[in-house]
Amino acid sequence: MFSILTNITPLEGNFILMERIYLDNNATTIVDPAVKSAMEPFFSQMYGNPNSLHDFGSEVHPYMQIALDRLYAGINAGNNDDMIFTSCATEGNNTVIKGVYYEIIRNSEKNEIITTQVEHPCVIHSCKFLEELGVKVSYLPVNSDGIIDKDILTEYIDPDKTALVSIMWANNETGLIFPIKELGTLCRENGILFHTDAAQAIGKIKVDVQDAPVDFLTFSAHKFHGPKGAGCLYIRNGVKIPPLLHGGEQMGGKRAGTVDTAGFIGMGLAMELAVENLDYEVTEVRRLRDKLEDAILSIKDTRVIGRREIRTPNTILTSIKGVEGEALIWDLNKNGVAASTGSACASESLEPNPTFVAMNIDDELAHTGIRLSLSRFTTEKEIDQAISVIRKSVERLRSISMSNI
Ligand code: 7TS
Repeated sequence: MFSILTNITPLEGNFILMERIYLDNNATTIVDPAVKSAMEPFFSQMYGNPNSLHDFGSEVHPYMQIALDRLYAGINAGNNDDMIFTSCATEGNNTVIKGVYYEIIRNSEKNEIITTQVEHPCVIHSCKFLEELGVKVSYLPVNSDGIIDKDILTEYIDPDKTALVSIMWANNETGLIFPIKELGTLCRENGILFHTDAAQAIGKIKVDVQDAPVDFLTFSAHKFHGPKGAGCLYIRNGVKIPPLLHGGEQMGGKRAGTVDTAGFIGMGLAMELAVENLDYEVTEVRRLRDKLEDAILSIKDTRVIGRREIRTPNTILTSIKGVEGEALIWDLNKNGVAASTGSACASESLEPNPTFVAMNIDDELAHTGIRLSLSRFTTEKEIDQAISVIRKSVERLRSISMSNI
């Protein structure tokens, strides 16, 4: 098994001969070379278990502390708040939703959860699981802007019944940014716990938990040029939920299992770099995104979902008349451009994008969504090349569909 794996190198695939353009950064991102270098010593030199009592264990502690400090600073967490290492945003989201069930819903009159129709499947499916245990869950529709506003949430919350509101900070398909400060404040005023999935917000917009009153916040390092398999769950001081993983006393007993030290240290640096590069993200990445978006909109019968001003600077969800999303992804891929139909987690299905359904967009463009997502590593040359490839692909696919009529 080992030899098979080590024998496969990307160089053996013929795809490597073509210059590829990666526009699927909402699925995952390239690891920043500085992050990769910072992680390396923890595989071969300082590989001790941080919970061991000998030097191999203890020599890792200062590096983990630096990473932790960077994570606290990155979201402006308070000193007494908790920051728990997880393997990914999926784990963090499961921990919050199931944790609130065990801590509150099972033991009180509060037995309702409110979330949205456009959350990531890890939130939706965790909620569906709790529905089977008798929890009432409301999946809120989005408004005509594609987001949840305070008015919609006000209609649904009930201070006596609602245990948790879980609403993403930014949507993975559209990039639409939800008004987390207002929504969190509303929950706080009504004594309701508020969770936000910030997987698509970190590194793209400012995330500040002192400014926006959230009780739980989750993210994954690989969405902001950190490693895969590393994530974080922020818990405000004083809020209590049980761990999802029981076992040893790692993370103060809040998440058992030996910590992936390299991943944790890499995530800390990735966070610091993400914050440092925020200005670049909202100016240069946005400029390139807008250039690409303008070019797509200059093609006849195309649409982009959501107003630019309320989207993360890197994301475009477009639908193109006469071109199915899957066919376009396939054609673009063949020509060196990586895009997606939406969430890679749902890419096996040919269902319309959840946002189209939630926004009630049901016209002839509805099934043709493709998502293009940039990063700070995307270059102008790549965008120019992508524009040319997209134009040709759309033309080709439209001519095929016309000739089939
Ligand atoms: N939450 C949001 C908002 C996400 O976009 C994703 C991944 C997750 C949670 C899960 O992250 P993980 O690291 O636990 O897997 N979203 C996508 C996507 O849009 N395309 O591929 C993965």
